Amino acid sequence: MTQFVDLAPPPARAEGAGRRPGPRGPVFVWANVVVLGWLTVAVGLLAAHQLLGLPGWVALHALLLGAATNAIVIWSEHFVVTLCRVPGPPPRRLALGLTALNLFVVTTIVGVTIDITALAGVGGTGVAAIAAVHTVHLLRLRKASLPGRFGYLIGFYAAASAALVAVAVLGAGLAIGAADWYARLWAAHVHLALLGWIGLSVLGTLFTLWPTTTGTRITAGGLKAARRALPTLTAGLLLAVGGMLTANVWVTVAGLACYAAGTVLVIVPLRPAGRISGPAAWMLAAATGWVAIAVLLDATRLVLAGSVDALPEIVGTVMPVLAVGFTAQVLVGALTQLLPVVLGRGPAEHKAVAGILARGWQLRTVAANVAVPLVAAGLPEPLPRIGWALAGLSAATFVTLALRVAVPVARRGALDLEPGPQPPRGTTTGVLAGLIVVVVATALATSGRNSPAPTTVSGAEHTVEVTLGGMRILPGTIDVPAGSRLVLRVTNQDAMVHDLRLDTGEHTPRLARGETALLDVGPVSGDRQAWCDVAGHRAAGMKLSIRVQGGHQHTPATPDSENGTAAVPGLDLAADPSPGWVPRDATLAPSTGTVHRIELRVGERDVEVAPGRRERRWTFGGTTPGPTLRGKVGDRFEITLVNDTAMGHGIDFHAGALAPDGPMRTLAPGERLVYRFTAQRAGAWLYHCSTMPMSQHIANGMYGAVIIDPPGLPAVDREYVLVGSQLYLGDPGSDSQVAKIRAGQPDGWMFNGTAAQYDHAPLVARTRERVRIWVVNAGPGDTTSFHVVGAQFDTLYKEGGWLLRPTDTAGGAQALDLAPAQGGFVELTFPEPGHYPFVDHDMRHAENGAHGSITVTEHP
Ligand SMILES: [Cu+2]
Repeated sequence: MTQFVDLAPPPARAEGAGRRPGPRGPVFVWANVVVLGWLTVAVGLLAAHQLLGLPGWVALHALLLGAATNAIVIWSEHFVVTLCRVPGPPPRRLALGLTALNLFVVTTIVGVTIDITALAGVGGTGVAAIAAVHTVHLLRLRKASLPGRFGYLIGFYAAASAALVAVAVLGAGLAIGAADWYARLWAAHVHLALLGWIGLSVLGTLFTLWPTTTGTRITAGGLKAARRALPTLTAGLLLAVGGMLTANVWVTVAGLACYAAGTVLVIVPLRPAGRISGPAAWMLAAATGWVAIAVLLDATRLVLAGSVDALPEIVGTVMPVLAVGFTAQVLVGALTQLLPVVLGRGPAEHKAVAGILARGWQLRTVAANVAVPLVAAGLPEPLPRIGWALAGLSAATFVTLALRVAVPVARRGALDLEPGPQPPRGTTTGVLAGLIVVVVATALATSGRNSPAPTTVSGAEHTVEVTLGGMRILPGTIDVPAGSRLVLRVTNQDAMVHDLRLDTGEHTPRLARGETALLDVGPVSGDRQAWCDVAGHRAAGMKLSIRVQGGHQHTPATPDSENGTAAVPGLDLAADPSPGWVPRDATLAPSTGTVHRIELRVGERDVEVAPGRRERRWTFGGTTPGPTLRGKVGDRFEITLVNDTAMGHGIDFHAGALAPDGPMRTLAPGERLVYRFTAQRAGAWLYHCSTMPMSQHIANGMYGAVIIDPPGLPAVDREYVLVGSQLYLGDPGSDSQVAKIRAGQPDGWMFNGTAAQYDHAPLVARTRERVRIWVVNAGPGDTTSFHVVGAQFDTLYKEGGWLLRPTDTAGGAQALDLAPAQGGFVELTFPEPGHYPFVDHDMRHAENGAHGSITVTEHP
């Protein structure tokens, strides 16, 4: 059984006297104009978001949530009404629903962009509510409709709408800032939006839209395949998203494979008998191809990575493929096919409209599809920029053509083909080609700009290019004539997030790599300062001076106290610890097993840094030092690092040897990383945060120890581990604290993260017991000379070698000296009961906190 599909619906209700309404009347035409409007906004934002200082995803949301969502809502209902022969809703309801939807979409986008959580929450909830209502409405239609051949369509659209509800909910989670779930939520959000909401809608529609674009018949086989494809696709999507949310790579891959199988079920029955021809057919075919490629890429790269930790990076590639190759192209292709039916009355007008919409389609289609690999393949600049320009121009050209036809119809109800709407053939093509040349030339010319030196500008108004990266701001100095107006165009070229703040408080948003923002300094009458406001970056050198030439010179008051001293009160080491204080257990447990798996979450918390003194610290696993790991030579370590904070952090394990490039990279907030190493050599090793400036990250608590036992290490009665470090009081990363760190002027010294803690909670031992004390010097800057008062060491192991063993009966040792990042252990027995202080024998350190005590009792 085969038949032609006629997408033109039965004539709608009368909509006024002037014009016999086209399908669905003026509301429907306006709704399509809104879709085109969102496409315009998306292209505009794509071109101008950097200039406006907006993040790139705003343009993406204008495309996906604005253009695609409106198109899906209006056209899915149209198809259901037409093909399933159910009564169409009154136009007023469509108008109301679409108005509400667009208000919520705008609220969401504005709320997230200007960072007002409540606004984003209202918008997201609104979108979710409308999607939920839409789902219920569709399911009720399915019940009400006769069991028709096209009933499967309602199933597709209902499943897609349900996905949109989930997309909005997850999006709200992202906006509120679910720090430790960020990467998982983001991956699920993106996949549900692109493969669920948009993918299911499009794939379902394809069964009917494709035959109309190719002028072929829809077959019984095609309809059967359609009914079979939906369960496969939804099951795949549910599995994939479930796998992402539970961080299970194999479930995710299975889900993606299942979704790919569903896509094949859609494509196979639709394969054209002859040549594909016409704009809509080519665009739909190419778009569907990109879905298949994206899903395969997704799954293959996940398998190769073997971990969902790779998802953020993979999504970074797949998302542009699905946005440019699939969503934008399918939208343009579908509108090319559908708009003539909406805008024209009768075959002659249909043909005229179709002719206009088809102008330059070959070049537009080539540009859009060439753009996909350029934007997604991780190529060096300026290629991605050229790709975005091609995609934007391709879409913009279509929108221009479509609006020229649609707006007159929407406003006057008539097709406006009189006033010279037929430009000489080739004009569009020519304009497009010209624009491409201009964009390519501009991209080439502006790439690789890297002005290194102090910059002098002249004249009345200037925009100066400023780049952030490598803990430097370039140029470091800008000389401007007094009274001139200065605008900084700030680009972050670093993998790390940076911003730029003026001494008067204006600042750019936090910029990720490649992002640009404008910072208006205004008229400059006196010297000004600017710096990166990420904790510690200013002190590490990210500063910019704006010097005025001629005229009145003055420097606004700044909170910079670089050479000032600590504004924080000193330590009282004899004070009582805070109520409920628990000392760090210095006991070192023996190692068990040969594979050591541990999750280390990076956090910020208030820590007792000295008796009664609590300060905010950056922590691995909630403590400073972080947990001590222990193993033997040959053991595997698998550490999952999760950054739960709002700033970048990383980790460096001295106990393993590997190329630092990947594992020691800085994790963005919410990111996670699995760090694997095999312990090849024994020693008392340091681990610490690997994000610049490391002096601050270590000084603020981000360090710990890994003990790898030397082969044949004898058992002893007690083992302790002490990690030495300096104490810098004050807000982490504040100017005063950073100034002290850079000057090497700590407020104190400590073992295991709290000054004088073992004076208040002494270690214990008994006479005749052999005690081994491991010591690691975390720094960030001072040496340690570990000594136990009243005792002598008969064993001294430092940095991988024994310097003294009990068999060396003639000699003994008094101190274990360790430079920053060195470690070792000593062994001793206590001659008689008593209280044996242990110290860093640099007495300045001992007297300011690097001090503790061992209470020795008689062995029974
Ligand atoms: Cu850090």
